Amino acid sequence: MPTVGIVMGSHSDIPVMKKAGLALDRLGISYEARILSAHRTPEETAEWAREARGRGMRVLIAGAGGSAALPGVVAAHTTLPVIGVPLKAWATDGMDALLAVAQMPKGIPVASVAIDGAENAGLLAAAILSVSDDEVRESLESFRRERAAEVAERDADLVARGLVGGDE
Ligand code: RP5
Repeated sequence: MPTVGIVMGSHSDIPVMKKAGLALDRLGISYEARILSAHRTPEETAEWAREARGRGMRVLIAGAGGSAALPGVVAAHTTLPVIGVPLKAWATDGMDALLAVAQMPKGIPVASVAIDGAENAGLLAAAILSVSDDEVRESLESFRRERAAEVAERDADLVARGLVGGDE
């Protein structure tokens, strides 16, 4: 049974939204991914959101571009936490989606990550799950340690080679 639900408004969102799946894969968290649109398939979207908790999901991630109604619509049909991913679509470099996600009216909250910030959506979903799941907490801690080790390695390389004259 999937623990996280990832939904996006269009197949054109897959290249960015797959980063949420990659982050969850890396942490050993199961998920299902769907294409459901707030305006093109409103009934299916509502049904999926309504059934998510009963199907075992604990956090939902919803990505959409344009006026980005999807995260708010999903949140309207569930009391699970919803993380919105504003996506760059055809105009405004994603600012339209960012405002639609972040400026939800009171009563139905949606957490927002950065524009195209699908990887962070996966990590935030993991952090939410880690509150009650020690295995996820340990996976997240190990992921953070790996990131810190990478920075330390690059720092050591920079110190050794100097700022000018290295490969990068
Ligand atoms: C939104 O409109 C989707 O989430 C997508 O980001 C954007 C463009 O969709 P397509 O026209 O590529 O299907 O509904």
